[in-house]
Amino acid sequence: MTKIVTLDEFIITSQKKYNDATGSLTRLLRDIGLAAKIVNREVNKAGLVNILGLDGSENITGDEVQKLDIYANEKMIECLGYSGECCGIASEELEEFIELPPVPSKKAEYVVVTDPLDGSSNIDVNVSVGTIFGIYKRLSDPSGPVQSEDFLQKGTEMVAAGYVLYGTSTILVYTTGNGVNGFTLDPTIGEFCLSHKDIKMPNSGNYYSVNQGYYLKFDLEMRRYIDHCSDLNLRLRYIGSMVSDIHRIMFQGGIFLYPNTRKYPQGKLRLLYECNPMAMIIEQAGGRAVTATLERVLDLEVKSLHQKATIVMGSPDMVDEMIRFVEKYSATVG
Ligand code: AHM
Ligand code: MG
Repeated sequence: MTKIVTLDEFIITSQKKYNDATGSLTRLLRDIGLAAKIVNREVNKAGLVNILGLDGSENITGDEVQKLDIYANEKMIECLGYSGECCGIASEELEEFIELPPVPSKKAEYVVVTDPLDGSSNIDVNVSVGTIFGIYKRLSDPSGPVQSEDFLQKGTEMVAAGYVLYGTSTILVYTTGNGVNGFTLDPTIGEFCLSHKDIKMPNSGNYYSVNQGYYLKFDLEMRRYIDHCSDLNLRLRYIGSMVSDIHRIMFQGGIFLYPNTRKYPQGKLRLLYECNPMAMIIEQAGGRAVTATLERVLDLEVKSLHQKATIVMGSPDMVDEMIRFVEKYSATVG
């Protein structure tokens, strides 16, 4: 019989490999695992209780807020406060970052950035949604309040990133910069169990994932690349939930694109909460993540909490090919 390795066990064992590890990141990741279980419970009964639908407000980026967005945000904040390892949270659902109250005898070293419920327009129709998170070491003096500089760090400075996909099963995928591992929630024991060890994405694949409805609003070079995907008979899959779309290409190979459109000249997805954590995971799995103007996502300067970015990420050979299209066709414009 194969031994079950739970998420808690795995992160504790992984921590022991590093002599200087203090266990604080381990405890923080466990807090996130707990939040994921609570959100999962609520997502799963979403049709049964009065938690579906719009909250009636808009978030800072003007998106309509779903009740479950707020619930997931609250649970994330609550759980991250348990171990006392996290001193501040910036969330897609919060206008400003918040400071967490200190836990006695604890020196909180980390800040967390999160999209607590990504793809929330899918909730009411029973389609997969996700949670995305990134973890940074705080830069400011630990004896003072958390500062914006603690959050406005480049993606390369992240110490860990992950996502949870609430799909046909619930899976938590994370990296601390030494590969990517996936844990499926076993509802019978209420534990995330190691199910996908050392995930490596295929160098290429048959899927492309883009909102083709915006085709005419994309720049010429992006349109030419999308035409090319179609010429190759690649399969178009677009769930409208980034976590789900990326999860597919992590395992089956492919490319995910959210370029600039006329409505979203800087792109729609948020650099801090969505692009950077997913870019770290993709790179750790052997993929590539760049902007539509071909900069490495993780190298982008983060100037504001809700900054947006264009993004193209996925199998390395496919991203390289997209880069060649952009170089070729952008040279012909103007
Ligand atoms: P959200 O965080 O408000 O749910 O928005 C992010 C989502 C992504 O998951 C998805 O890739 C994208 O928005 C879909 O946007 P569009 O409907 O414009 O294609
Ligand atoms: Mg979201």
